[in-house]
Amino acid sequence: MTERTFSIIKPDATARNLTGKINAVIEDAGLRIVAQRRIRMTRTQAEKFYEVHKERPFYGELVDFMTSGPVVVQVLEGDGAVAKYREVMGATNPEQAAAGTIRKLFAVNVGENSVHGSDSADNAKLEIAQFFTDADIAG
Ligand code: D4T
Repeated sequence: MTERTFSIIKPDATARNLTGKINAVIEDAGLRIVAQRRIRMTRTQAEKFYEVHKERPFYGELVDFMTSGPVVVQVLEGDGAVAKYREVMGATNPEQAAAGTIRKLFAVNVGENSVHGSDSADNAKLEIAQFFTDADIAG
């Protein structure tokens, strides 16, 4: 089933000019980048985006990191896009990520792990709506 997921190329990756290389992995996996924008996340945006992790010990660090430099927010489309992108990203901790995944190839550590991807179709809708309107998405 064709669906959409939300992706972020995180500050550790934009700082190392990895946007193109990460997009190549995404496209080679059969996912289409139907919207994309490079932004500097405000603290308010990052706090809202990661609200589900508010009680976790790394929340403060995570918000600091996500606002420390530019990110690229994206909408990806394809067959089973949510699960497929989770596969392409690899495990949260790059040490546990499978060969060929974005995190294995590029992540620095569990915090500076280069990409975010939605964990469900419902969350994908909410996350996309935080950064894009329907008119931004080319299809
Ligand atoms: P996201 O949400 O960014 O796609 O990551 P995951 O779904 O793979 O991982 P997660 O929800 O467990 O963690 C969210 C986010 O927090 C960072 N993090 C995580 C961190 O800075 N320190 C940690 O110890 C953990 C577990 C990385 C991703």
